[in-house]
Amino acid sequence: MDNRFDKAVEEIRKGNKFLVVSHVSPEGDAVGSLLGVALALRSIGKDATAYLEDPVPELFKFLPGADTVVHSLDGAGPFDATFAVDCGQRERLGKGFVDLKHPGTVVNIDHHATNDRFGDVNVIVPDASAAGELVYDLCKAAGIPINKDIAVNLYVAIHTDTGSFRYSSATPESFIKAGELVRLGAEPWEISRRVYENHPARKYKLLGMVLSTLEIIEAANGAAGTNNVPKIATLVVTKEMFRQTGAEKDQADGFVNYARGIEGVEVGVLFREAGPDEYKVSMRSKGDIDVAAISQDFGGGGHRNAAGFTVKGSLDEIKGRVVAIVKERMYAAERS
Ligand SMILES: [Mn+2]
Repeated sequence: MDNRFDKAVEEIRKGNKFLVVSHVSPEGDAVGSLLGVALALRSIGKDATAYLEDPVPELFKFLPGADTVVHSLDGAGPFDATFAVDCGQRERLGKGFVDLKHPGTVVNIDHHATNDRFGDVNVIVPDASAAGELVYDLCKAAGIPINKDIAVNLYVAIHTDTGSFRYSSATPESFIKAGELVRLGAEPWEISRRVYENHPARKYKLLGMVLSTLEIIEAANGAAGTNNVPKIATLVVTKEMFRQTGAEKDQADGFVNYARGIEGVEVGVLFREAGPDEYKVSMRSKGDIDVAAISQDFGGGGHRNAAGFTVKGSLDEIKGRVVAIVKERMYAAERS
């Protein structure tokens, strides 16, 4: 019997008015998990407000319930409880939530190992591939039937956070749940068409510019006779590139994977200009380098193979620091 959700289920039973929130710069797992919880609560006659500080990315606007997401909490509440999904830190839920006077009991449901347990109730399961898996478990624990609309949201959450089931985070459980969600009405090709075969041309124009910034740095430590020197690949996206192409900032999400995807590259890094002398850094690793640990040193977080942070400084300075730390970790990994 799954009792990890006992307290969360108790909140659902006794409450009537709920808030559901997820992180700023939302991606598939954030939006899918958020809407999964909101639709589940609504399906049993509860009132659920779904809040995201930032807009729902264009690609995810087709998700059932996406048109009900609000972006302001002015005058909202009081709530009996708030469900926060896929978010490791309270601040990442956005200012609207942080300033909210009466969120009620905060139930923090997440799979980031770096989660700081900011909730009154915390269900943190780092082994889950996506928060969407935990929402699936929550529905089961609460006895809420997963209808087609919920299934589509949770399928997208799991599908996107596992990189279409390619990452090591994809467990037998992930496949079993995804299979069950397909049985419940999620249509793989229909969803893939919407999420992966539906990009605006300006995104590809932006990608072209970003790929032209590619740098490959060899992290050689002088060890003789080694042919497979680990490499670091970096990409840069500037405000000027967004301006020239008309692309929105979330359209660079995922570009970092092109850096990691190169033969011999162990760590891919994307530097996105976020403000004057401020960069959002996304890191992806292929092997043993723990980019979540590196990101935490910079005040960020994430998963072992996918993490990020925001940092102040000039591009050259930030790049220098990040590359130096990654090299250090690569040498350490080689020695151990
Ligand atoms: Mn996630």
